[in-house]
Amino acid sequence: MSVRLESPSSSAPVGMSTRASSRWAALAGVVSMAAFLASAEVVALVTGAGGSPLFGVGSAVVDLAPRGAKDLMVSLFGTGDKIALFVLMGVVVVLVTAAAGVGELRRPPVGKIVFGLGGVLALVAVLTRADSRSVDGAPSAVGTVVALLVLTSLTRKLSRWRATTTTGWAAATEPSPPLQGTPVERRSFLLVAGLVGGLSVVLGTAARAFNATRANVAELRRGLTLPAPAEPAEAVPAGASLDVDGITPYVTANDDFYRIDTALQVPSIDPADWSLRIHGLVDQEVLLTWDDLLALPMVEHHATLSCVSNEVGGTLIGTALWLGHPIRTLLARAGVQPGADMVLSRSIDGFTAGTPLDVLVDEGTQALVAVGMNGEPLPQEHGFPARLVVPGLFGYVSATKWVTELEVTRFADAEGYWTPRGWDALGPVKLESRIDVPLDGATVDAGTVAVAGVAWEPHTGVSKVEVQVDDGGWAEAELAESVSADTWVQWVYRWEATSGRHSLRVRATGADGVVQSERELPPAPNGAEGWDQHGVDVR
Ligand SMILES: Nc1nc2c(c(=O)[nH]1)N[C@H]1C(S)=C(S)[C@@H](COP(=O)(O)O)O[C@H]1N2
Ligand SMILES: [Mo]
Repeated sequence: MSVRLESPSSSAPVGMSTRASSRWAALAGVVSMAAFLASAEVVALVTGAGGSPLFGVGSAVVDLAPRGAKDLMVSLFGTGDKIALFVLMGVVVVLVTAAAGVGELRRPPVGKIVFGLGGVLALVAVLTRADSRSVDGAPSAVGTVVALLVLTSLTRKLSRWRATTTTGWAAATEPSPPLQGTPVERRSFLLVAGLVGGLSVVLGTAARAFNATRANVAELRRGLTLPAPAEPAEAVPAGASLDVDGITPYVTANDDFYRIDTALQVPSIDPADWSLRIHGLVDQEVLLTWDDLLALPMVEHHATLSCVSNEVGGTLIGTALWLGHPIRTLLARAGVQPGADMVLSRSIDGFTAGTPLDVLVDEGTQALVAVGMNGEPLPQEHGFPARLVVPGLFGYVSATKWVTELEVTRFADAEGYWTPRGWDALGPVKLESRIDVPLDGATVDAGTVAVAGVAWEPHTGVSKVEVQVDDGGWAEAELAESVSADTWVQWVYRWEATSGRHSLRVRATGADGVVQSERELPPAPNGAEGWDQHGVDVR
C-alpha cells in the first residue's frame, strides 16, 4: 500500500485531507488484522495448531465454497486452486479490514463491530472443525481482543493527529508557529502502527511456520496405515470387564490416557525424518528409518503403563494395546557387548530413561519400540511416531516417547533424566490397588453396593484383592480376567451396606504371594505405597 503523508513542514496551508486520513485509517484496520492473525498464531503455539484461525477459516471456506466456485477456481488456476483461494481470501480480508479501519475513524464503532463479527466467524470456523477441542477457540478469542485493542489505540492516535493538523491548518493563517503538535501525534501513530505491524509480520510468520509443520504432522499421522501385526494381540476375554457403573475400563481410550512429560511443546516429527540409532557398547551401530521399522514383524501386546508420581488412589495409569517391534531383536542385531547393563533411551526433546538391559533382552518381556496405540498410530502427545513401552517398569525409566536413540551403556556410566533429580535409577512398578466406586465421600443406599476398582503389578500379576469395611476382617473380592500379567485387573466386592458412615479399604496380593503392605510411602523416590481408602455415607 503506498500511502504518502502531506508534509507538515510545508509552508502551504496543511491539514489532513479526508483522503489522507482514510488511508491511514485503512492502514490501522489492516495492522489490527495482522495483530489478530499474529497473536492467534502465537496462542496456537501453546493450545495446538488446530486452533489457528487462518487454518480454520481456510478449511471452512474450502468446505463451504459452492461447487461452481470450486470448479471455476480449478479451471482458472488448475492445481494451484488452494493457493489461489488463499490469495483471494487475503485480498478480501485486506479490503474488509481496511474498510473497517476507515469505518472506525468516521463512524465508530463500525470498525470494532466488523472486527468483533470477524472474530466470531473465525471462532465458529475453528470450533466446527471435525476434530476441534474447546481450547482451539482460544487463539481466535485472544486474537480478537488484541485486534480490538490495536484498532482502538491506533484510531485514537489518528484522531488526535488529524485534530492537530486541522488546528494547524486553522492556525496556518498565522505564519508562526505552525503545527507544533503535529510531529508528536504523527510520530505516535506511525510508531505504534509500524511496531505492531512489524512485530505481527515477524512473530506471526514464525509462529505460523511452526504451526504449519505441526498441522502437517497431524495430517500425516491421520493418513498413516500401520502394518498388521505378525503376532496379533491376545483376545480380550469378555470376563475382563465387570459390569459395574463407574469402574475403570479395562482398556483406556487414547483420549483418556494420562499424559506425563517434560515437553513444553509436543514434538512434531515427520516419520520420513525420523530414525532410531542403536549405539554404545555394541558390535555394530544400527540405524533404522521409519520404513525399516515398519518392514519388521510387528507384535501387538496389551500393557499397563504407570507413572512413579502416581499417588495411592491416583489416576496416572492406563492400559493400551501397543503395536511395535521387540527391542530385544534390535539389540541382538546390534550385538550387545559384555559389561553393558543399561540402555539409555533418548527422545528428540532430550529426555532420557535408563532401562535395565536384562529386562529388555528377556524373552518373556514384550518390551517394544511401539508405533501403535489402541489400533491407531501413537497420538502425538504419546510419542508419535515411536516410543518405548516396557511392561513392569514405571514410565520414567522405560517409556521414552519420541524416541530416537538407544545407547547401550552401564548404570555406572550413565543416568536417565530423573535419576539426578531425586528418583531411583531402577523403577519397577509396585503392587497397588485402587477403589473406583463408590467415590470417596459418596452417599449410597443401604443394601448391596458394588465396591470396585482395579489392581496391578504389571508383569507379575495380581492373584487376590481384598476389601475391609471399617475395622472388620478382610473379605475377598471377585477378580476379573485379564489377557496377561502385564495389565491391571478389575475387581468387585458386593458389600451389604448398612446405614451410617463407613470406611472402605483395599489391598491386593501379587501373583508371587506378596500382600500389599500397610506402610505408607510418598511417590518419591520409587513409587507410592499404601492402601486406598474411601469414606461413604450409607442412608
Ligand atoms: N520424551 C519423553 N518421554 C517420556 C517422558 C518425558 O518427559 N519425555 N516421561 C515419561 C514418564 S515419567 C511417563 S510416566 C510416561 C508417560 O507416558 P504417557 O504420557 O504416554 O502416558 O512417559 C515417559 N516418557
Ligand atoms: Mo512418570
